[in-house]
Amino acid sequence: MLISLIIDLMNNILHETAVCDALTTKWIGRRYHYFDAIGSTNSELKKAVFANNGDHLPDGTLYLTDFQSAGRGRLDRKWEAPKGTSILMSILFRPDWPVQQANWLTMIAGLGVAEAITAVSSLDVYLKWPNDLMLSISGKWHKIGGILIDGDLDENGRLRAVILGIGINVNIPADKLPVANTPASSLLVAADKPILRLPLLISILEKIEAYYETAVQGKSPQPAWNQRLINIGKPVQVSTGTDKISITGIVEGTDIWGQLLVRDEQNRVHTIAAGDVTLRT
Ligand code: BT5
Repeated sequence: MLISLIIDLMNNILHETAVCDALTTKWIGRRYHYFDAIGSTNSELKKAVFANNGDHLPDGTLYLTDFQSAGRGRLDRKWEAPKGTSILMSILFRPDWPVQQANWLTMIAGLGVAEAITAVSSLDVYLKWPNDLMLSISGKWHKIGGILIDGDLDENGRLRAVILGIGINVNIPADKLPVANTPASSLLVAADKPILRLPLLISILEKIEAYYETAVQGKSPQPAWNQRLINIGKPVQVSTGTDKISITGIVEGTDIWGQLLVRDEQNRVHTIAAGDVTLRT
């Protein structure tokens, strides 16, 4: 009893020694920094990458925290999570890809996280374009995580660095979930039991590393990602990122760069690079 309690406790601790001892990856997370609290892992890793040209930071550098006071979503929206309940992390990649290919990292993260959650909990995780991790609870879609990428381009418009941010609501109790447009939930609520964060983290890193290595060899993660998207074939309303134009139609699929293809009522197909999707019923 006491021993299993200690093992459970250890599995929930994400500091340097615990994670480094458990890592099974070749290079992701081998440079690992744990922060008890931080502003935002994406912002801090970005700052570190830009300091001294960031050359000191290798591919796969991982920042992870138990609390963010300024956690970010896209368009500077907030990402909120009570202390010690989530996986909140950022990973550095230096892919030398054209800028449109940055979305491959969103796909890789979505697939890796979804597969890892199923491996440790049997929950079926789906993806909502462009960056949401979703679970169906009592027949209704809930957001249990999100992905944020920050990129830095070189003089030729290629990606010098990409910071891949991932937030997952692991053990947030129902009464501590943030109130959001897309209802939020957590693995704890969906599985009705706490999920150990350390094995989940290790599995995510393993899967992301494997998908990334395949992508670097030229195999696109887009077909597998497309299959997990809950938007395909559904009527949607999309509000595009910057100009806030609203498009209503049926999602036909995504292109190789992960842009959403929506056929409107006039039968025109719109290719949407960034935006927010509302599923219509
Ligand atoms: C995202 O943005 O979903 C990307 C979230 C990425 C967070 C990670 S945590 C580690 C790393 N460091 C950071 O600072 N960020 C990354 P977006 O699609 O724009 O969704 C943001 C919206 O989700 C907010 O406006 C809220 O409505 C909602 N939201 C905030 N916190 C949430 C949570 N814990 N669970 C579900 N929804 C949430």
